[in-house]
Amino acid sequence: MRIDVLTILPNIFTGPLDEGMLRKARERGLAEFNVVDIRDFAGDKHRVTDDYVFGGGPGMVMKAEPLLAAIEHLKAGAPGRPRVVLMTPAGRVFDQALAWELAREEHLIFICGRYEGVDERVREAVVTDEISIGDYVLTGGELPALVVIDAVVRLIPGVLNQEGAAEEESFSTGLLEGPHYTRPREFRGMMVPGVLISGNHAAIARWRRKEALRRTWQRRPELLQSAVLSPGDRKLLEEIWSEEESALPSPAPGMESGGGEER
Ligand code: 9WO
Repeated sequence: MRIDVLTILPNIFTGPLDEGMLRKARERGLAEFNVVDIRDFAGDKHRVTDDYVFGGGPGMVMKAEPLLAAIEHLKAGAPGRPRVVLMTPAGRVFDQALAWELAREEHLIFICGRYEGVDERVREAVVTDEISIGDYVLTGGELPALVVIDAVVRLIPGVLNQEGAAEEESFSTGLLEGPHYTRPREFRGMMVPGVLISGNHAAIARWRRKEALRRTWQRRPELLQSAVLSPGDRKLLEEIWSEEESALPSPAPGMESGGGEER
């Protein structure tokens, strides 16, 4: 996958794209990152990329001309039709389903705005996707673009190890993960749950699934609506509900079993 990023602050990307999994993806030839300074496409000698807002008011807006020149240059240098993504709080809220969708693409171009925003005609002319990473305002689209890049690149086949890829298939059932432990077995009087050192792999798998269901129900009960739950999962939830009589969240709407249990 080729990923182009358009920004007036290219240095923001050098650290994050050069470390860890993103670095490995590039070294393995699975992802190619191309961070472009929009100023390089500003025609004037002062390389101006922003201008005053028509109609008046404070702040500046990113000019259309340098951005469109940069995007046309990037499109001309690659086959196919890239998704051109504008990072904005007014966009579609990013989630794992959108990450999978973008992971299937050959070429992504991210536009990172600064100042008060981007001239509307850039959106009209070239933007195919507008993405928000959540309901808060930042100083620019660079950090949101990095969030999306991280989530997408780890889904490209071969980027995660085989084990992680399999886990991604099976554990992307829309649940939160349960607790994890490593050595020592006792830490400041706190013990690792006995089942995890029992060697009973079926019991361990059942415990892990149950704790994932418990945590999801406790912290994000609405996720249980869209999670893929087996009849065995529903039994585990019944157990959890009977164990946690004093717990604050009630079963998410629609999650009650038909059988009129306690509660
Ligand atoms: C800001 C804005 C606010 C309300 C409705 C729409 C909006 N679009 C923008 C916008 O494009 N702003 C530019 C990028 C310029 C100012 C800083 N920018 C920005 C992007 N701040 N916060 C984001 C962002 C992007 C994705 N997800 C969360 C926040």
